Amino acid sequence: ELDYPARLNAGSELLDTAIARYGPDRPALRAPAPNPVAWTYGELRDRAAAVAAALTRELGVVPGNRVILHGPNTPWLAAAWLGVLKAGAVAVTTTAMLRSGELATVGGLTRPAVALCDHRFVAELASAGIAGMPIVPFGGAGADDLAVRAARQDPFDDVATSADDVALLACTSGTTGEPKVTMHFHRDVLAIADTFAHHVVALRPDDLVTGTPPFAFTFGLGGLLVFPLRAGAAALLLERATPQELAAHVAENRATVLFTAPTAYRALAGDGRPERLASLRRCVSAGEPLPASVWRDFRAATGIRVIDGIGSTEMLHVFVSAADDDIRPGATGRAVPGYRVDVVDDLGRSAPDGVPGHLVVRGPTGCRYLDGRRQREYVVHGWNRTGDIYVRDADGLFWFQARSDDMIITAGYNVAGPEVEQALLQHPSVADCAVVGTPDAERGHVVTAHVVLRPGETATAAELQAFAKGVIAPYKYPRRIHFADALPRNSTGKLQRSALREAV
Ligand code: 3SK
Repeated sequence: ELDYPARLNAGSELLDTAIARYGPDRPALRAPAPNPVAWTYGELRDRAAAVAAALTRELGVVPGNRVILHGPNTPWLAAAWLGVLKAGAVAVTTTAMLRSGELATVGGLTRPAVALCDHRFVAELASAGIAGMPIVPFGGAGADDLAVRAARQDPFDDVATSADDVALLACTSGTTGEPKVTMHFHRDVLAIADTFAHHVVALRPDDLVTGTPPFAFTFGLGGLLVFPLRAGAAALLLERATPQELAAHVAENRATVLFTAPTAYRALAGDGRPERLASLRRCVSAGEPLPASVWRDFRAATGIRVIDGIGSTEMLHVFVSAADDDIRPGATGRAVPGYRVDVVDDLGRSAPDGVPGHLVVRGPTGCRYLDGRRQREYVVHGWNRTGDIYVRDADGLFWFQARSDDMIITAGYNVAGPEVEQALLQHPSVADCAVVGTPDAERGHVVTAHVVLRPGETATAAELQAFAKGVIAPYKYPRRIHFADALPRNSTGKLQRSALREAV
């Protein structure tokens, strides 16, 4: 049971608790060359408080105003995020990958008062033309830089927000590309750390956490900022990193905890240099299901059992997961302590173990869309409908089957696209694949695979079809196969099956 005081400011709490326990000189954030940074908790708290002061005194921000934060993961982005919370304002973090049209959409939906923007991305944000929104650069050397404004501030008393004041808006495009905005309270920020990070990841104060998801994706915000600060640990923030660069950063800094996506674990499992990951004690995967084959390959290469999890922007972070001996490769895990999770039929009745149904969840965090219509569709009797089809086994473990709209009904059979993908991924020539249903006069839909081959490898459609029939029930095999150079993924790396369905 989580019990937070009625007055709670997550920006203050995350820093003050660690400082009270470990002192202000404890390392908090690092960034590698070419812009190396090493800030202690005390330095981070002072910068965040000065950002809050500048927002309030120079930029006219009042509690409840929305502030867009734009840029890759850097210590200054972290200080800006914490400063927005300390000022009682609402952080709207956007990834550096967004282009002006997408930023304009976020601006239209969230109506920000101000933007704090990495100086290298100001031109893109400015060209979004968001009305009435001054843009303050950070991380540069200009006279108007946030650091200059921060340096001239007198001490600031953090705003005494209520635990259920909104702290952040998180945007999700899901896999459809249509943006949705969810609201999260100050207490939610602490709750994700006090549930998943505490009980499953079990972060320790001596950890150095690193990884790739941007703060704009709440997987990254939690894993790379909130969780380490709540544990009194340190984070190495990377602006962007290929799997090879990620491994080099882990090795060079002796990072102990890694947050990244299944595609990176797949690449790292096969790169032939596992010794670079020897300092890691915990690896966490989310964003999309981790195929059992990738879990096994990574374990064989490194000895590490990856912690898979399902979360959502709507729930803020992970609510089903497992660690250590509780892991079954291919299963997502069980309900994270503090959350209740069920599998229900179309009428909302609990499905028996072993029977696929809709995954629903309720817990200390939960969906609050800005748009009330969506809210009524997504939250039914307090249960959040995730849009995923799952099976719960007799041990209480949840096994992903498909997104509700990734179930392919072909000639009367139900086929889960991801199951066919996992089968094809076991073929040595297959680097990546996505399986969708495409309309067919005879069968209603047919199972269609989009396959990316490994560089230098060849495989025919007939060969892959025969292979699939040897791994899964033959009626599930992909009747159509398209070869591609790459698959469409959204800015957080999630496969966009909808784009493939439309393309064919
Ligand atoms: O997509 C997910 O699985 C996820 C995980 C953690 C936090 C947020 C999200 C969207």
